[in-house]
Amino acid sequence: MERTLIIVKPDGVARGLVGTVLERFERRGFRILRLEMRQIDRALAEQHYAHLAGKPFFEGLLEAITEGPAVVAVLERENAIKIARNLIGATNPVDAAAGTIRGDFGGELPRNVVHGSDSVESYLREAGLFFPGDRDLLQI
Ligand code: DAT
Ligand code: MG
Repeated sequence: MERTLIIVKPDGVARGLVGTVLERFERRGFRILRLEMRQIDRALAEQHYAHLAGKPFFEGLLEAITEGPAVVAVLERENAIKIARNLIGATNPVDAAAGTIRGDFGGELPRNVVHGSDSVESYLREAGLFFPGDRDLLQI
């Protein structure tokens, strides 16, 4: 069984999309292992997006992910990472297919509603950042 870390970003929360996003994952057979609403602070945002430091959009990205409460979840199912990424859709909502979360709910970069881990290594790193000390989450 594989796991993924999902974030309904502040823009998604502000637009009232928490239930809709979680429903899409549940309908696709994901089990919710952790679920938490929290304000992501700048230090955590910088670590979460460390691989993007130096990009021209980095500051705007930090602003978007810290501008209000977010909902952070750990979800589980077979092939969780790939299936979640497919449900979420392309990074830029302009490119995201209809039927995907980003394709259906749009937004303008960097406000694309939802985050999903892009690999098992990323999941382990992100689970350690958002749920430190929760060693059960690292059993994969
Ligand atoms: P993804 O979230 O699809 O994994 P990513 O990891 O490349 O995409 O980038 C992380 C976030 O950064 C992305 O969800 C939105 C923002 N972002 C990416 N490319 C951007 C760009 N060209 N302009 C503004 N924001 C961007
Ligand atoms: Mg990414």
